[in-house]
Amino acid sequence: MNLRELHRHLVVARRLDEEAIALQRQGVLPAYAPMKGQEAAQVGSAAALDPTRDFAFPTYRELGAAVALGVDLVGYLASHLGNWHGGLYDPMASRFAPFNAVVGGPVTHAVGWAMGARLDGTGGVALTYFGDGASSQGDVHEAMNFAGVYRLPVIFFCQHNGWAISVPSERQVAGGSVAARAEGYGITGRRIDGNDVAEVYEATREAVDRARDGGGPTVLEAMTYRLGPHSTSDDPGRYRPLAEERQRAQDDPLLRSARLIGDEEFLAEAESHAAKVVREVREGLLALGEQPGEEMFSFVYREPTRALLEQQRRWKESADAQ
Ligand SMILES: Cc1ncc(C[n+]2csc(CCOP(=O)(O)OP(=O)(O)O)c2C)c(N)n1
Ligand SMILES: [Mg+2]
Repeated sequence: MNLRELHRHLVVARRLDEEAIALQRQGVLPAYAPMKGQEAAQVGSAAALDPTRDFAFPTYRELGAAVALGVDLVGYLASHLGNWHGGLYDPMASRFAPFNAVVGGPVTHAVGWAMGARLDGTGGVALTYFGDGASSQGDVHEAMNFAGVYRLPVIFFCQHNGWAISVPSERQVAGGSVAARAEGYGITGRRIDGNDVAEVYEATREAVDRARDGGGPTVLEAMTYRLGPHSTSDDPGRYRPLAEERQRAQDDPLLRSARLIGDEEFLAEAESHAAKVVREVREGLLALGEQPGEEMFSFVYREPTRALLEQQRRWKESADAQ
């Protein structure tokens, strides 16, 4: 993918992120976790995957990765509607797992998937997203060690965005570097400029190729900054100075790629393309309507347990009584 294609994705991600905040303020989405500032890290890494055989494992903040992988964006944003479906896109077809709000959760899933890919020999590579805060979870260490021992085709993609809600990264990451930990697990680790979409894309491509060729896992630590709040319920003014946000906003990944491209006509076209996508996604989301309550029980187990059937019976009784 060239810089222009990547830039188009960056703009869609930025404008849709802004729209999602507006939708939350308008009461359509109960909550949303913005990713302003992290577009290059997400778009560059997801665009480096092969959507016919690789698989991405997102956290709750990966709209930019969904855009770059071509995930159905109405279905993706439906994840934030707070209904029991956890999103309405098809994870298998999209190669994008259901988003995961358990900090560090997607990391172990990706390693398990990579083990499966190794066993079935399809050549697929897993890429898991996680944050600087998640890097201090025990699960993440276990996952990296396991992947190192078995030399699994997995990329540990850390978005080091400076914060875990209100806790700065120096309070979470002893030693200051997530990439440096890779050495201890016998795997490749690299710190990259997470606001440079081309650098992220190239570094991820390299890691994907290595994993596919049997060269094992890679830790990529993309240095970036969360320009907005942790979520729509957060007020960063309570724990970090506005001056810091303003200063970091000067290194906006969209401004960087726009400057490099320098073609006003193309940049304006990218904006109008994004505006059209945003309009369509908004309309699609508003048209979804209520999902059938009965489905709350449909996707829990392949064969429902007795306890679940009992809950379903009681739910139906109270729903019918209303
Ligand atoms: C296991 C677990 N512990 C705590 C939380 C609460 N929590 C949600 S997001 C978050 C911070 C995560 O920070 P980081 O990994 O840096 O990701 P970021 O939000 O910056 O993208 C915490 C502690 C959770 N969701 N899951
Ligand atoms: Mg963080």
